[in-house]
Amino acid sequence: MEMDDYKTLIHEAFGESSEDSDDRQLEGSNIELVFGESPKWERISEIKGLSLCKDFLTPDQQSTLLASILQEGWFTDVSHNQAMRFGDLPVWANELSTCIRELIQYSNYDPESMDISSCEIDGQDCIFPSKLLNREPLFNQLIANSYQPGEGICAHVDLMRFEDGIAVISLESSCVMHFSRFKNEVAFNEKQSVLKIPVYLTPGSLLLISGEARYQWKHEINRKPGFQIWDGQEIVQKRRTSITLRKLCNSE
Ligand SMILES: O=C(O)CCC(=O)C(=O)O
Repeated sequence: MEMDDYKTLIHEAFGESSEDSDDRQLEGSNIELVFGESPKWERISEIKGLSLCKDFLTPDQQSTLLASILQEGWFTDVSHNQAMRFGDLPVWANELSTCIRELIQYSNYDPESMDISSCEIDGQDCIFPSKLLNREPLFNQLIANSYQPGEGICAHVDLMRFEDGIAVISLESSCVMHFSRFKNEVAFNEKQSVLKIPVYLTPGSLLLISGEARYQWKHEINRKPGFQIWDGQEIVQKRRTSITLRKLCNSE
C-alpha cells in the first residue's frame, strides 16, 4: 500500500489531522500528516501477542469517532453502558477496521515503527499474524462500552465463539487494563495466577490482542479506587468509551 492511500483513507474516515497546518513543512514524510507523530507500536514484553499503538487516532479523529458512536443512540441513558453489533457493522466501524488493517500493513513494511529488533517471536508476527490480517472480513462484531468513573469490566478471556485477533480502541479517559494468566493453561502455577501485568490505554490508542494474549491471559479493567495507578499516580477518571472489534467463528 502506498502511504498516500493510507493518508487519504484515514482522513476520509475520521477527518483531518489536527496537525494539518504543518502539512507543507512535513512534505515528503506523509505518515506524520496522518497521525501527527509516526505511529509507534509497543510490545508488552511479558505477554506474547499484545501490541499497543498509542497514537492511532489524533484528538480530532477521536472526536469524530466518538460523535459517530454517540449518534447511534446507544448511550442516551447512563444505565445503558454496552452495545453489541453483529454482521453488518456501522459504516464508521468498517472504516475503523480498514484503517487498522492498513496501519498494520504499513507498519510491517516500516521496521522503525516497532521498538523491538525482531519481527518474529516464536512464530507469532510482532503486531498481528498475517493470516488473521488477511481474513475477510477482518471484523464482523463490535462491542461499544461506555464506562462511568469507577466502572470497569471483570477479568475474562473472550468467548471461544470469536476467532483469534481482537482490536480495542480507547476514547475519552485513560485507564489501566490488567492481564493475568488464565488457569486452564498447562504450564500454569499459583505464582503466575496472582501476577498482573498492567497496560496503560490512552485515548486514541489501539490495542491488538492475539495468540497467547487472547487465549492464555485474562484481561480486566478495575476502576475502583486504588487500582488505576500509573507512574505512581492514581489516574483521574472520566467517562471512558471503548470499541472492541472481533470476528465470529465461521460456524456461527
Ligand atoms: O473496554 C475495553 O477496553 C475492553 C472491553 C472488553 O474486554 C470486552 O468488552 O470484552
